[in-house]
Amino acid sequence: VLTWAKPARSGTKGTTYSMEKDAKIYIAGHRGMVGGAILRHLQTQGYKNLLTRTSKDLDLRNQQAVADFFDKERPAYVFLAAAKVGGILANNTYRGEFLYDNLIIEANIIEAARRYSTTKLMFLGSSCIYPKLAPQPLKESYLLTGPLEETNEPYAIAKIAGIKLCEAYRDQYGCNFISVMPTNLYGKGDNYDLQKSHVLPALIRKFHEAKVKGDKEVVIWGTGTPKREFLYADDLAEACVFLMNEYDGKELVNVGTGEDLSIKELAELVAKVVGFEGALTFDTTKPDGTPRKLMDVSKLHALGWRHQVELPEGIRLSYEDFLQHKDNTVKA
Ligand code: GFB
Repeated sequence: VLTWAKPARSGTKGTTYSMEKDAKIYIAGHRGMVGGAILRHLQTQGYKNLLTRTSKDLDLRNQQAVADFFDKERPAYVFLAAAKVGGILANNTYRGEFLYDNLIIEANIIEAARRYSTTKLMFLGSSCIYPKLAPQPLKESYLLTGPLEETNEPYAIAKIAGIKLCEAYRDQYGCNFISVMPTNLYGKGDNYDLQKSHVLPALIRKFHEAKVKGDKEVVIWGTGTPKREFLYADDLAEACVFLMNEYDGKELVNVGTGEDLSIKELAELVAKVVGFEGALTFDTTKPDGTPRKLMDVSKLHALGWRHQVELPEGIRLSYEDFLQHKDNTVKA
């Protein structure tokens, strides 16, 4: 095992160096919405040495394969955007897979990054891993201060373990591994499968199909009263590259817009963008999930980053992306 080379980063904000443009940067999960957005952003920012692998070429659940990959490639920076993700129903249905796959993927990559001296790694948590009834808006310090939302507890436990592994490797080995906490995300390359997707892409697809078929109503899951915050995936990608260049702390950083709306208000907004004029009905046999998970983004703003894409514009861009790719993004 190689001895750990302390990251040669200098002191306070403004004097830290950024990722070198020719540094080898591995984006784990580049086929996903978040990984794809990070890859695109790095390309537009002129980073030339970008490393990716499809899950067919590298099964991230295979510890030896991941170690061999890191030994051979020695990436200097790693964006750990690979995970098994999904909406409330997927999380509550595939509970075992959400815990096992996410635990194994993150453990393999974080350990290989330590062992082969990755200069810096970014781990991605999620706002849904904060306690179900924590005070709002959610501060980074609220993690592990109360019971979790039942429907996605397996996923949350896995993600919390990843955050703790990064902290523990910083404590024991001096690894410069940082963790960010994105809010609910949407955007290019989203998953539109109606059973497994998150709410925003599901609503885009439901309203589009209802408009085309001339349906008079669309079914919304739950009561419509839970509130959610939504960040456009390309904005998240920009924040991730910004933090990889500017932030070396052990503490979490929330990444969001700091604004939320009810599911009912969201449905009305998506219907307007898509052009559906029928009625909404609420299927209360479906779970609401956590009542609210608004992020306190004052730390992120203090570091110097704010989101650009407001929700109506983001929904319009996502709907465009859906229309361009609906034949292959929409699984039966
Ligand atoms: O986006 P979503 O599936 O996940 O659901 P969460 C958000 C809210 O939208 C819930 C309602 O109250 C749903 O009942 N909803 C209404 C719908 N209609 C629909 C629909 O057609 N599809 C979906 N999916 N929801 C997830 C976590 O929680 O947040 C994940 O389970 C992940 O682990 C993700 O962290 C970001 O926001 O409730």
